[in-house]
This record gives sequence, structure tokens and C-alpha cells, in this order.
Amino acid sequence: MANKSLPPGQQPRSDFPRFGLPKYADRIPADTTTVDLALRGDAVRERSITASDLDKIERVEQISDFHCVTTWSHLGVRWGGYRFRHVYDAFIKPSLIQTDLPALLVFRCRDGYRTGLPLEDLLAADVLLANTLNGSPLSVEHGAPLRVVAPSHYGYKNAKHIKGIDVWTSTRRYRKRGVGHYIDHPRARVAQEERGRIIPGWILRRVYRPAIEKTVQQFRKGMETTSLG
Ligand SMILES: Nc1nc2c(c(=O)[nH]1)N[C@H]1C(S)=C(S)[C@@H](COP(=O)(O)O)O[C@H]1N2
Ligand SMILES: [Mo]
Repeated sequence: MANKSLPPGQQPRSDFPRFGLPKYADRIPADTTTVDLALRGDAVRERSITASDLDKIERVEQISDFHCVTTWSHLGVRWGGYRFRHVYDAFIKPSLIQTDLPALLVFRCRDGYRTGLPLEDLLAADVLLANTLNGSPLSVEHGAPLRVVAPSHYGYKNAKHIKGIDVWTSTRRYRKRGVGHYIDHPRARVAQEERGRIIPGWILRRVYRPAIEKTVQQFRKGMETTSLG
């Protein structure tokens, strides 16, 4: 019955809406053009990664499917930017304090959002820091100036408007507060249906699905009513 090309519990959606936790719907960053990623955390010496740093590494394009945890999937998105593992090798690895590999990287965003993934997951070949979408510069809706693209992970790991990366030696250095902790699975792999930390994925499907349209409206309204600083 289910569409074979889609991961468990996902349904195709023809448009690609601006989306996220309702809390962030009208938080549009004042600056959506300057690329300046602050590297922090106990595993690294502090530095920043700027647009001119990124210019030194190979640009790539990739077509991948986008899977939101609430069950909608938008198929065949063409992203352009940099492979995360190239960014890691060029700018993060040389800044490590110890020879041990960091365990966890947390992306901090200009709207206050943050989310982390194990380094191991971020070094997969299909993880990008993207600044173009379908051949055009990344729009504010989709995370300008730079966002994470991690197609094997739910949308909530695909951080938009990134302003910094915290590099930690241990996963214990990071914990979301309140309900966020339970929503944010440490890996959130789509194939394994890791939608949330405790409640099984097949139950969360039914919880999230009815909220999709309202959330799309909230995020649309957020774009219309929030003036860019
Ligand atoms: N900075 C930031 N990144 C974010 C979010 C957010 O609210 N703020 N929402 C996440 C969620 S839940 C999803 S599904 C995707 C949506 O990406 P889109 O708006 O490009 O569709 O962004 C993710 N990254
Ligand atoms: Mo999402």
C-alpha cells in the first residue's frame, strides 16, 4: 500500500513549505546574508568560518528528498553548497584541541533554534551546508544564508540560518530543556523512524500529522508579518 520509495510513515507533498516548531514561525533573523559561523565547545579552539573560507572548498550539487518528522516529504530537492565533511576536514579538524574525535556537534541558529547530531552522522557523504536551492540563492524561508542538509535525518536536524557550531567531546554536554528534549531524538534517522526520543515513531506519526496544515499557515503568516531587520 505504502509508496515504496518513501521511508516508513511518510507521505509525499508537492510543495516545499517553510516549516518548523510553531515557536519559531515569526522569528526571522535580522541578518540573512552574512556567513560567519562561530566554532565553540570544549573540543575546539574558537574560530570562525566565513564565506571566504567556504569559497576555498569544492562546491557540490545534490538532489535529495526532504522528510519532516510530521510525515510530509518533499521529493527531489536540488541543493548546492559544500559537503559537511569537507568543511570539517578544512576548518574544524585543524582546530581540535585533542586528537580524540569530537562526539557531538550542535548547530546554533539565528532564530534561536538549535539541534545536534553525532559527528559520525554528519560525516556522511550526503550531508551539506547549503546556500542554493533549485539553482537559486537560498531564500529566507528555507534558511538563508546557510543551512544544514541531512537527507537521512528528519527535517528538524536540517538547521536553517546557522550562525555557529558547538563541538563537544561528549554527548552529555548538550541537552534541550523541557519538551524539546523528548522531541529531539539524538539521531533522528528517517529509515529507522527515530521521530522522537521516547514515544515510538508510529505513534508520533498520528500525533504530528493533524498539525501539519496549521503549522504551514503559521509559518506563512510569520513571513508576511515579520519585517526583516
Ligand atoms: N533555524 C531553524 N532551523 C530549522 C527549523 C526552525 O524552526 N529554525 N525547523 C526545522 C524543521 S522541524 C523542519 S521540518 C525544517 C523545515 O525546513 P524548510 O522551512 O526549509 O521547509 O527546518 C528545520 N530547521
Ligand atoms: Mo519538521
